[in-house]
Amino acid sequence: MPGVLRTGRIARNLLSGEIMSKSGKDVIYSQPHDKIENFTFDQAVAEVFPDMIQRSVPGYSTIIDNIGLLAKQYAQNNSNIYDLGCSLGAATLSMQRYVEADNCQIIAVDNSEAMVSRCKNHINTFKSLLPVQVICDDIQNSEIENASVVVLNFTLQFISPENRIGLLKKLYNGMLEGGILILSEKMRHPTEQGNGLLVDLHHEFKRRNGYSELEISQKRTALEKVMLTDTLATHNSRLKSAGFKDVVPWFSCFNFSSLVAIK
Ligand code: GEK
Repeated sequence: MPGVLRTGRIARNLLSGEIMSKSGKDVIYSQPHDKIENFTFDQAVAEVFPDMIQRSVPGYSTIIDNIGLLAKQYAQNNSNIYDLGCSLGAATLSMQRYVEADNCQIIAVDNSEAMVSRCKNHINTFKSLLPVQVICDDIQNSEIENASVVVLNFTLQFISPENRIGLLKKLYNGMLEGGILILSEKMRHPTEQGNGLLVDLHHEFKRRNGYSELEISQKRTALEKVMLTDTLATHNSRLKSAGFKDVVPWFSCFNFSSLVAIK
């Protein structure tokens, strides 16, 4: 490819200076960056996203599989299912695999064009009776209606904290009685010592998955201003103020948790 300098498993785009992977392996922060820009879901990230999320989020595959199973249980006939911040569509594909309710559709939304175009390709290669619309938009602008299942799988953490309650209220208002919101997030423990313990465990998880100290620390800096975590207590009380009658934590590993909020 012109404009690309290749060395070993990685290549550098000579125009953007960006580190690219030749194999879908996440090497974005493997070399020292002069300046660490805020993390964005651009082309380079979309290209290596499956590897990045698998090696960074403990229990990701378990969460994805169970999103499909929860959707199978809670999807109502003649309703909409939303996957908000769908990235490459892993949760959508899992729901397509399991949901049996009649006359449903999945609406998958992401505001990264790079993610959405790849997501459309993934969805198109998978044959299913459950139709999917993939939309490139800010989920804060999405109209939510007639929803029996809404998925926010590691997406709310990228929404400005002051806008989170408004978004949850909108989701609640667009949901059917008995509908569920599946909310997965990286969380912050309220005490410094306890939070440190969880962060250490997570960093060890990343090391064991092949990330170097440099990669861990540069990625952490890149995420610092764009991924703002809340405590479990904040999530619980915010979901309750949005109107949800019950909040059930169903998965937790280190500082990553997933909750089901029931309308
Ligand atoms: C998965 N759910 O694989 N509007 C729309 N999309 C957004 C917005 C927004 N305002 N903000 C961020 N995103 C996926 C993983 S990744 C989580 C979700 C992570 C999108 C962003 O473009 C990205 O694709 C996704 O939310 C977050 O199950 O990388 O930690």
